[in-house]
Amino acid sequence: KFLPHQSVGVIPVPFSGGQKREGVDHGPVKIIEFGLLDQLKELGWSVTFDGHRDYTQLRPASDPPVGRLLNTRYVSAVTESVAASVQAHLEKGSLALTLGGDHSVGLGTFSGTARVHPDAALIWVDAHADINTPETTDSGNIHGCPVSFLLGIAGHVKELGWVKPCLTPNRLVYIGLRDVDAGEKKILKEHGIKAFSMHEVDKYGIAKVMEMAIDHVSPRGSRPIHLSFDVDALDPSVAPSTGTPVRGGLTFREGHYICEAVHESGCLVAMDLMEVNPTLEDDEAVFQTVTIGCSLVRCALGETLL
Ligand code: 5AB
Ligand code: MN
Ligand code: MN
Ligand code: MN
Repeated sequence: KFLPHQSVGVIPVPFSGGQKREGVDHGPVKIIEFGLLDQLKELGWSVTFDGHRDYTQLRPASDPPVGRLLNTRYVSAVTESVAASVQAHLEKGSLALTLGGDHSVGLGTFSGTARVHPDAALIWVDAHADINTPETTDSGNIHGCPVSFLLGIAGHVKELGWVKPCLTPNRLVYIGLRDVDAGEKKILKEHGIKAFSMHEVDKYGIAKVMEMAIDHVSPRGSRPIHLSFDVDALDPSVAPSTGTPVRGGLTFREGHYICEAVHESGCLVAMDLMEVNPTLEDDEAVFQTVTIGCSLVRCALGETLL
C-alpha cells in the first residue's frame, strides 16, 4: 500500500555499544555471508547494499556514564547515522532493512522511518520491552531503553539530544514479552501501551494476536508499519545465539507467522533484525540463529509457503 514493494535497502550496523557483551557487532557480517542478499534477489527484490561500515570510527575518545547510562555519545553518533541511512532508503521508495547489532540501534531505525512516515506504527517483537528510562534502568545498557526515547518519556539526555520524540503509545505494540522490569511494567500501564506477552500468545494463538496487534496500530491498513524484531523474542531452543536469552519464547513457526502477517498487511516499510550474536554458543547454534534470522526477513519480504 505504501510501497511499490520492489526495492530494499540493506543497512548493516555492526554495533555492540548499547550493551556489555562483545560479538553482537559480528551479526551483520554473518547474516550477509549466509547469503541473505541473494535470497532477497531470488524473491524478486532489487537490493541495494550499503556495505559493511566501520562504526568504531564513531567511538568518542571520552564517553563517561550519564547517570547510569553507558556509552551515550557512542550510541548517539551511531544511531544518528543509522537514522540518516534508513531515511535515505525510504525517500528513494525502498523498504529499509537494518541488520544489528544490539537493539539500541532501534533508536536510529525508527527515527529514520518517522522522518519519512510521521504516522508510522511500530511492532516491537522481543522478550523484553526495551522501554527503560535513564531513571529506571538497572543495567545502564541503552539497548534496554530505545523505546522510551522514541516516545519522548526518557527525559532530556544532552548526549542523545538528536533523538526527537516520534512515536505515540497508540502506534506501538509489543509481541513476545516475558522479561519486563518492574519500572517498565509501570510505564506500559501508565501509557496504556498494548502488549501481547507470551501469555497472550498462548491464550489466543499467534494468528489472533497478529490480527489484534495490526488492527491496533494500523487499523484497516491506515498506517505504515516498522517491524523491529529482536531474535531473543524466539525461544532459545530455536535462536540460541543472542546476548539476553529468556526461556519460554516464540516457536519457530510463531516467529515466522509474525513476519508473514506483517507482509500480508501490505503496510511494511522498514524492518530491523537485531541482537544476533554469532560469537555465543557453538557453531551449530550460530548456524541455527543466523538461518532463522534470514528466513524471518524473507517471510516479512514476501516468501510464501505455497
Ligand atoms: B534487548 C533489561 N531490561 O534494561 C535492561 O535485548 C534487559 O534489546 C534489556 O531486548 C534487554 O538491561 C535489551 C534487563
Ligand atoms: Mn530488544
Ligand atoms: Mn530482547
Ligand atoms: Mn537481547
